[in-house]
Amino acid sequence: MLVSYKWLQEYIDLEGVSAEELAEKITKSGIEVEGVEKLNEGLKGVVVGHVLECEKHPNAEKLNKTLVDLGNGETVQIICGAPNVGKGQKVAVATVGAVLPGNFKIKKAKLRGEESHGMICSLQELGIEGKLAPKEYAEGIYNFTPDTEIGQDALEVLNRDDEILELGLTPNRADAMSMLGVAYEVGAILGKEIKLPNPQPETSSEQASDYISVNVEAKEDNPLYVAKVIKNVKVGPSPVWLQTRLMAAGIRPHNNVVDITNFILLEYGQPLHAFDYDKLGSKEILVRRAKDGEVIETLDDVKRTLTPDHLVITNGSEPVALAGVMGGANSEVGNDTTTVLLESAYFTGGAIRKASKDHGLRSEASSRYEKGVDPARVRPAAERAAQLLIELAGGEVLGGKVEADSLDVKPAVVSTTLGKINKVLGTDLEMKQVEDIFARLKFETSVDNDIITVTVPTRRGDITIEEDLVEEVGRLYGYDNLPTTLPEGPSTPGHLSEYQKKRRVVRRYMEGAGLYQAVTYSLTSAEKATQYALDKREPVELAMPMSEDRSLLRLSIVPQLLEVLKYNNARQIDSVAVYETGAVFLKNNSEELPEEREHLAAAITGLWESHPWQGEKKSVDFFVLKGIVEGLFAKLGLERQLGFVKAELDGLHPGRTAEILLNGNAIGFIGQVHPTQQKALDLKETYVFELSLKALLEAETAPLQYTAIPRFPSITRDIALVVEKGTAAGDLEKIITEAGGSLLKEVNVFDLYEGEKMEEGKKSLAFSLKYFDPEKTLTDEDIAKAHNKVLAALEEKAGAVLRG
Ligand code: TYR
Repeated sequence: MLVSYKWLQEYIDLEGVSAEELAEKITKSGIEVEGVEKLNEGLKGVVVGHVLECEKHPNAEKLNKTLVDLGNGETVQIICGAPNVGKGQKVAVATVGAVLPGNFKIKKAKLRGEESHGMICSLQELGIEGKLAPKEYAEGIYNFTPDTEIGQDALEVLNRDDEILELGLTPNRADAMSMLGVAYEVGAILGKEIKLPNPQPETSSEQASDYISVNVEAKEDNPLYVAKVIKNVKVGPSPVWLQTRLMAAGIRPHNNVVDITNFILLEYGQPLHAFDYDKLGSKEILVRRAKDGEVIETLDDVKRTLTPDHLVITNGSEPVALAGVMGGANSEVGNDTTTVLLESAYFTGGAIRKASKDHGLRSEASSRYEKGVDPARVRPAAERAAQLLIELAGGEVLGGKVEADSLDVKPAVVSTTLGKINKVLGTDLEMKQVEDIFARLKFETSVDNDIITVTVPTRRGDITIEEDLVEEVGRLYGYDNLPTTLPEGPSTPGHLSEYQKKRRVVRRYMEGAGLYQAVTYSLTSAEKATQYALDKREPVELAMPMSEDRSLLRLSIVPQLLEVLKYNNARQIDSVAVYETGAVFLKNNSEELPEEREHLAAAITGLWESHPWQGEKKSVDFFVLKGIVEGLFAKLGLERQLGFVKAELDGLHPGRTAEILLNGNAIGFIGQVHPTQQKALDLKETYVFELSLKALLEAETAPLQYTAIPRFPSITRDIALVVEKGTAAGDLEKIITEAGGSLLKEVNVFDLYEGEKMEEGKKSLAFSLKYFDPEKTLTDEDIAKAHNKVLAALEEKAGAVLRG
């Protein structure tokens, strides 16, 4: 809906509220103002002039040489190319120094040897779209009516000193599809009274009922039809103010009769139709459903074939209008029309919607009927039109009423309580304030203790339930004035639980480590559902899967991440690092919903570039991923609770796989994807890990212990051990730590040798052991005692002997 700020002022005093401010206020109370357009933005220097002389340019066929009185005592020569310019016309003149749209500056010029002091303008040159200009002025220059005073600002005469607010209406706010509706709304927002038209046209002694009778067969679709007859109408152009009102609202002016019906449509939101009474060829209006195959030629000269879904206005036999959508060509008002039959009717949305949809015809009328017009405005709108037909077309309105009325619409009566309003809005309003808001809306209220009962006028058909009342109070009290409190509950925004905070830390860490976050499907195929599962259970099946590929809930994230790598690889992106935090689903034996457990998984393939400035790019390996896991545990303060043990797991490389331990319990795995699996997915060497994020984030961090900086030196002993090839360094390390006692502070593996000089099936592992006593300097003896224990334990428990 395009709302003229100037026009609105005819119904409400907007003193002190600029168009911009008004737009802001309307938006804040619930109807979005999508834009405010200043119609004369950047334009100046256009006046109404009088063409005193007009003759052909001596040197140019197509040009005219005119003499124009500018009304300020100045008469100037202007060369004009428009073919329709002529002596005696009142026209818009852009004088020297004027600025037109597009920052087009008018200068003194010489055209083919003749001086020109300005430009005579078309409406388009003044920024009015050609399709909105009256047909005869769509191109050539525009003529003001002969009574227009010269010297005036032409932009003002054309109502271009106006601003247009474009309302973006939601379908429920059909009430704001009219100037009166907007006036009510603005009145409520500003807390101001509004002036409504009160048409009381004089009527002649002749009775309309002698000219026409109205019958409605389709009462359900058309419960109210009001007809008026206006005689002695002189059809002609509308006055400029009316034409400009229509143009500013996006409607093209035609003639005074049609323009008046459109003006009322904009003002009241009530569509009207004017028939040429004499062309009806009968004294009867009959509203009925169309017959199957019946044809009507509408005003746009298109022949339309109808069905009983469509409602038509007929003259008793032939359709003369497609009800509520478009009039018929056979009864169109033209220049020779003298008697007008005016229709103001209430059609229900359904039939109109169907007709406009079937015929691809959305008119200003149909869009209002579809959303619902106010039945209470049907009669006043007809009166107002009749009055304007007297004033602007010299018409004579016949007396008496011709109506078909089976309407049964009562205002809705809705109640709510102050308690409910305050609870929903989070306010502390008093009943007086609530009553005041409804008074501003012009809704009647009655109050009984905490209960307020509101009688909703029919113009606000959108208000039917208690919550609608609460909304009205909220939006007019001002959403900005509502206290800002956060809802309280388990998921209170702004307050993250400890778990959520840690999950964030994990995500940031993974991203910091160089992995991209992936979000993959929880639904998967039977094959992938169980792959890489930490918890080997039967997967949960969907009762009604959309496809086989998505028929089960996953038990592990890794297969999905491998799909991501594969997808990228197929697109020539062969170095990819991704992670995901997400749920896996574990079946419960009972009928209950499956348990959702949050996991963290990562997959890396291709080159791993730790620091680009280090130059070489290395392929990812086990230790890259292990380092990421270690860093993660450290980030969470769990590094001392982390462990790895060698493992063999399905789908992973048997020699390059470990379980991830937290306090000695396996909570995940890490390893290289099994070569056959890699091949099947067309991947290069790929490493993955997955662990229970839940277990990780719920783990208690072991309290930190601080020790003083040592005052005594430590002593390091390196040993090389010969062991069976299958012996894990981690196992030996454990034996060493246990046997070493309190003096042994640190153990590190530093060498592995499996070569020629070794016996078959043996390997050598070298460890460095650091001994230290915080109380004193250790003697050789002290160390020997501890160290021998270590060697004995190694031999006894792992058959390890010192390499000679
Ligand atoms: N007067 C408008 C037209 O002729 C809209 C309209 C059409 C209104 C049919 C009512 C009606 O029954 O297009």
